[in-house]
Amino acid sequence: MTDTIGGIRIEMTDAPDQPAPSEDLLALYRGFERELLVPLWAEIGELMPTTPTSRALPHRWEWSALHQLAEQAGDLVPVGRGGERRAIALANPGLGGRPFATPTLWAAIQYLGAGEEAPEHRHTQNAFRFVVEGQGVWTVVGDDPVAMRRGDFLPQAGWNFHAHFNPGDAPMAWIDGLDIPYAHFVESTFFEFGRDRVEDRSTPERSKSERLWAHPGLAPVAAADSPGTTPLLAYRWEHTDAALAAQLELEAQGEAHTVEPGHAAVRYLHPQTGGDVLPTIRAEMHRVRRGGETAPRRETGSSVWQVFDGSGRVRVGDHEWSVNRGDLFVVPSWQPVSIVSEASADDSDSGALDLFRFSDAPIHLAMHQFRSETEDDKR
Ligand code: GTQ
Ligand code: FE2
Repeated sequence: MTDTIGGIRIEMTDAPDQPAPSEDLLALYRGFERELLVPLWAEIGELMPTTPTSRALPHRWEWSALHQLAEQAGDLVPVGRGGERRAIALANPGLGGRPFATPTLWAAIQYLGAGEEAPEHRHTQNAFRFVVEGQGVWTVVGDDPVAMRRGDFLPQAGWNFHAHFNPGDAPMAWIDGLDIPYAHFVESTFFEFGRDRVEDRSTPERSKSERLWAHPGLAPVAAADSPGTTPLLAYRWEHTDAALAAQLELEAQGEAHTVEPGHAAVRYLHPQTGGDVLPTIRAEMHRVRRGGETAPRRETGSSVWQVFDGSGRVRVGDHEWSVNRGDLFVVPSWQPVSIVSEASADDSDSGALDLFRFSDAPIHLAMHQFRSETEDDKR
């Protein structure tokens, strides 16, 4: 219930036993306004809900539309100093047109034409790249050029200098995930330009970071005792694919190492800490076998998913979409998500649905505010 006294709205929605409107009450509310004060009883319903409510809405973006616009931008908009990147961000329809996929996460398609270079810079925001199709761009982190190919996950923690260059003769598009909205909200951001042109144009198969860190369970002793942000700059598809395949193979042999029947998943970890790969971002790859279906699951914090292979149907809250390779969708805080794998004619042989996912879970975990549940947990 809302009442108005002398043009001042008095919210009584969540407060029982409110006094009847009177001249004295009016004076009190005018006093609050004059002194820039707001009483809790007027706001408690919105600020302290019984369960998380998100301004972000479930939404799906189709890769074909995104890619086409990125290509058009490639023809029309140069990439260079100032604009820095030809990156086009998902703008959640619940977040007022801001370039925010969720209240904490940035997700963008980035496009680099043949011969182009995105100039070096660094920022405190944490970032990663994920490649759903193509290859041919090297992201140079510090002095380490790192190849980008389909299926690779390339984390890049805050304050590392980075540039991207495309030495080949074909354009390439990929997605970026960053904690830009979170960093903006907590007002912690720094930014610096680097070199306008990175001299090292080498295009190694394997980056230095992989030569040092991509050996299972092994760390250089010189670095082992002093973990900083992740030193491993590429998680290659062959490893991710093999890890997912093994879970489903073992399941077929009667051993349960999957999230649930027919649903394998792996998480990208920091090789030194064994924890989430980035301080603010959790990243995972999921595989739902042909015809499989995941139980509705919800958690605090928001996620962005991208279909890597296959097709199917996704339900988020009361939204439902069919999805195909490259499509992205957003799961707001505490909204249940469930996924059905529906093989279509042009899918890969396995007919499985592979999905890349990233979320802001590390923030909620660090604050001791992470919760997750399925229908099973509630029984
Ligand atoms: O590639 O460095 O989508 O700094 C947003 C900010 C990409 C990048 C984005 C960035 C980058
Ligand atoms: Fe950047």
